[in-house]
Amino acid sequence: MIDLYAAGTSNGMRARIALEECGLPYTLHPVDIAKGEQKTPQFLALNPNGQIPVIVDHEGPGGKPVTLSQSTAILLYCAEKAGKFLPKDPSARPAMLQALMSASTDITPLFGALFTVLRAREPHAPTAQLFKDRLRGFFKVWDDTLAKQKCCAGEEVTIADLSLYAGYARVKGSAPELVEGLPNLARWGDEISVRPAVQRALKF
Ligand SMILES: N[C@@H](CCC(=O)N[C@@H](CS)C(=O)NCC(=O)O)C(=O)O
Repeated sequence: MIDLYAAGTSNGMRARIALEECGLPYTLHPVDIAKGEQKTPQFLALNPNGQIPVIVDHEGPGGKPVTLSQSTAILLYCAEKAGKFLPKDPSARPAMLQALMSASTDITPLFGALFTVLRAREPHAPTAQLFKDRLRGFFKVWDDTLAKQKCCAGEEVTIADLSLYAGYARVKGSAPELVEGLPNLARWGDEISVRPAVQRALKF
């Protein structure tokens, strides 16, 4: 059994999508980050950065417990544990890793930075616009990619799709103008959104 400590942010969703899609049994422990529950001594013992998501796998490799933070590390861990969503063909792996890292490190941190600026007491409009333009630019490239292939890293759903969907869903919900008018991205988003595991994962 795995314990998941998370909230309904894109990083939290990424971890929960990983567990649901990989079919790994888990217990969700919601963390109210607005109340600062991620900064309690108990939580800091799990992740000294005081951030969600965290998993504790009581039966990790060799039967030993594993405590893991970083949503993309959790995604990879779950995929490896379940033997799912990783290309079997080694020649397909570089494209998958590139897609995974773009999804995890281009989209989500930029979105987090944008919302930090927008929620500031005195939001700095040019900085917000800069972040919006960059996000839109990344999504435009994803749209072009998804015009040529069904999924983020080829024709099969991989962890790159699961990672991108977490960021895409959050942006679509909070700043839909950043993903509007991108038909291939929308087609892909619709296909991922109807997956039962993804639907379960998004209900925080
Ligand atoms: N790189 C980390 C980022 C984790 C992160 O930024 N978590 C946010 C929520 S999405 C958080 O816990 N924020 C509360 C805080 O920093 O106090 C990951 O991918 O998991």
